[in-house]
Amino acid sequence: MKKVILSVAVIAAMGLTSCNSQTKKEVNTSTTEVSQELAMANTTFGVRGNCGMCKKTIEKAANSVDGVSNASWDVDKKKIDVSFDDSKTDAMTIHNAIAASGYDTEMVAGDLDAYDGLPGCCKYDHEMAMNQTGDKKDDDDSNQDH
Ligand SMILES: [Cu+2]
Repeated sequence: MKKVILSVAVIAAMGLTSCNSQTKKEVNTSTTEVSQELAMANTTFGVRGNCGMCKKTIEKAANSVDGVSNASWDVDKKKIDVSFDDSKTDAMTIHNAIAASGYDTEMVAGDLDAYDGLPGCCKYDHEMAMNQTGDKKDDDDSNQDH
C-alpha cells in the first residue's frame, strides 16, 4: 500500500516538474537601434590592393578623412565599405584620400609617388579587377553571354 502512494507521489512530482520545465520565459530581445544614422551615409567602391598591409594603409587613408566613422577594405573583393557623415564629407573626398595614399579607386588613380613608396608586397597590379565577388574562382565566366 505504501508503494502505491509513493509511486503516485512520484508521478505527481514528475508531472509538476515537466509542467514547470515547459514554462520557459520568453526573452524579449528587442534591439535598441540607435537612430544615429540620420546624417550617416555609406559608400562602397573598388580599391586595388594586395594584402593586409594594403588594408591598413587604405583604411587609414579613408579614416583620416574628417567625418568618416568606419572604413573596411576587403582584400578578396578589392573594395571598401565606408560609413561617413555626409554633412562633413563626401565620397569623392574619400576617393581622393585613398588615391593620395597610393591606391587606385574606381574613380581616382592612385598617386604614383605614394605607390612607389609602398612596400614591395603592396605594389599591386594596376590592371587588377576591382569589385570582385570574393569567390575563390580563377576565372569568372558568370558575366559571359551564352
Ligand atoms: Cu599590401
